[in-house]
Amino acid sequence: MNEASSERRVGWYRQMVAIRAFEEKVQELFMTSQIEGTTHLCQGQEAVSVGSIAAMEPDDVLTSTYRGHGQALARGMEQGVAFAELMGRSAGGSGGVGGSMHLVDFSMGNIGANAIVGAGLPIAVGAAMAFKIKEEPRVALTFFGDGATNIGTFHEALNMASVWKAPVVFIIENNLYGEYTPLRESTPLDDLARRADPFGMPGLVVDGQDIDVVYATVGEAIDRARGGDGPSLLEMKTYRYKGHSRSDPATYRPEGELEEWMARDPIEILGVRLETEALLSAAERTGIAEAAQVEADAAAEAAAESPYPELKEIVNYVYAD
Ligand SMILES: Cc1ncc(C[n+]2csc(CCOP(=O)(O)OP(=O)(O)O)c2C)c(N)n1
Ligand SMILES: [Mg+2]
Repeated sequence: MNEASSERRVGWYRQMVAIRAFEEKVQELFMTSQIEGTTHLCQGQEAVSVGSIAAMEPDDVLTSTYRGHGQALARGMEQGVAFAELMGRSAGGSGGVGGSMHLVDFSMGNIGANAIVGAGLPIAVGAAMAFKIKEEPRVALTFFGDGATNIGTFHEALNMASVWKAPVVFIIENNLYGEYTPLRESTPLDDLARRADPFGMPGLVVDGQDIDVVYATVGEAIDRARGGDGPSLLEMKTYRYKGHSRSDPATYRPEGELEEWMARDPIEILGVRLETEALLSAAERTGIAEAAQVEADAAAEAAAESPYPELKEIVNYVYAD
């Protein structure tokens, strides 16, 4: 089992708290029209992005979705750059033309956040095949939702990756909903990991709220992929605290469900564990939360200073040189 040092685990705690503060700030900015368009927040799912990405090497790559703020930040994107992108400002990672659904940074191996459900999987398989053909010891991770497992590209990507033993790890963030539809109304399975079986690859159900488990499981799948044994499908059981997007109040959820999941909050699970192991005190945890708030506020304020891109710049992103 892959285990991380105490120092790294404290770092994960900080990262998860920072992502939570970022997302809360995004919501505030959206509700006050400082961010336009749409947003898809990931509060509750932080252990999946931070734990999985912690298991990657610097040369590995990932694809994510429109719910990809957590992945982008976990992979090292500065909050100011992310806020600027969400606000449509020039200082954003994509010059402000991508927005909330497209936080990418090729220099960090974050090669695609896709608003099209299921679109990231074949991109990751393509990247993985390039690594294999070039004999580079690199791995691609692809994050996607439970809903994406009903999309054709999911099945095509898993089939092709398995046949070609592509070094890729498929990570389902099963948060129980695809937009406003509960999983059980769209999918005849509780454990989506079983969808690995027809493609002849390992399929594992993972506690997505426990970052130590996420890190260890993803680490093993990455080792397997890098070692030439092909892909794995990991189903992270997790939950999004907020609605699907924008200001969705998520009234379609059964009473008590949110509270049940919040009782297994990923930040709290690691925080309590680190306290028990005497790696963090309660006072230090409070200090981390306060510092994260200050960081998010300052980063958002700085991002708002950045100008909007000029209209003429739009062609820079449409036509190849
Ligand atoms: C190909 C395609 N079909 C439909 C949509 C509309 N849509 C946007 S998000 C979403 C739900 C996806 O749910 P899931 O994969 O579980 O991800 P989550 O939003 O829960 O993270 C749908 C159907 C889309 N963006 N792309
Ligand atoms: Mg979902």
